[in-house]
Amino acid sequence: MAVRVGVLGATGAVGQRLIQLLEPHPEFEIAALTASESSAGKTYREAAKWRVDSPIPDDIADMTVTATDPDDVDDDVDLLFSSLPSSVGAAVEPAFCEEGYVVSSNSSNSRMAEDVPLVIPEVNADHLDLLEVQRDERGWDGALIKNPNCSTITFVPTLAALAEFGLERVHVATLQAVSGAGYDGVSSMEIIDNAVPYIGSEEDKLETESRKLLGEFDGASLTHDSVEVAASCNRIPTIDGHLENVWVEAADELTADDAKAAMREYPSLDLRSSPDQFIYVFDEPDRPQPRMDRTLGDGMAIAAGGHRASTFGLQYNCLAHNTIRGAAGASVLNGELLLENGYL
Ligand code: 11C
Repeated sequence: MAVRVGVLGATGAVGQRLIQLLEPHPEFEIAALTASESSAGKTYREAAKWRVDSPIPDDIADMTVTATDPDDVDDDVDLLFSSLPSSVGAAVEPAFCEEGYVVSSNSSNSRMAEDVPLVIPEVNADHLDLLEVQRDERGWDGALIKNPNCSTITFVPTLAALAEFGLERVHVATLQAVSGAGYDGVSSMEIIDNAVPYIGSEEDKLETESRKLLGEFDGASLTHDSVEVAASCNRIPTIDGHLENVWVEAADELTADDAKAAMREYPSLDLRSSPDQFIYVFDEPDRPQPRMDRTLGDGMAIAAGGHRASTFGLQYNCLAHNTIRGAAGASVLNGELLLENGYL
């Protein structure tokens, strides 16, 4: 029987992607949609300005949206996917966890909390065991798991593939699509013929989330990885797909061919939304490119290319679909991981 799930923040850009991915999902059944007070009581069709690249499913369009409050969500919903603005998530996600709901969240609040697993299943599925610490310390019947920021998800899998070479220092420069900024970003294609070399607290997120993801959990606490990460983040006029330039300094010799082999061989998982090939490696120096390569593996794969030896170690480029692999798809995959591990 399918697990009954809800979407917190269902009318936003990532909320719409969540609905697009969950509606045909055989293991999950959408049973609750929440949004702000102003949308409560409306049908989803009335409440949401649908922007996703597939029609709004009829059964979803007719559902009634509720406020984002545990009292307004049915008790028989087991799993909530959250794409709330971080200030709202910080206030209400713990309330849902206290009431016994399991929350798989894309919101940036609490990602760095020591007892909250920040998970990319292919990279650090073992961090899920932090939920035992979380339950002991917070006394929740529910649980809170986070996926990282979309630009973190784009480059960390490639670092995980190279970990055996002893990562010491990483520099990453991002070229981020406007959909990462939500509706305002998508409608602001007036940044055409421009690039903006600043995205809120993005650089800090790449630098800190990456070290948490690559860290070691010993059964009681998490040690963040010692790799040094420096990031520079830029908005460019692309609709979907974050492209990143990466320079890696490793303790061991690391050639472009070594890196390509390690990335090609890095395993995918058997979860429902896992791509057959997790990291696609291109030999062509001008790939990956957002428009051509963001939908590899139904938008759930990472793509890499342009590997070369540089003055600062190995250099390469990587790409992921920011609202699928980097956000909604990442939360769904974490939901599948929770299901596989008996948390639902
Ligand atoms: C952007 N990466 O492209 C941001 C959006 O921490 O989940 C996602 C912010 C986050 O603007």
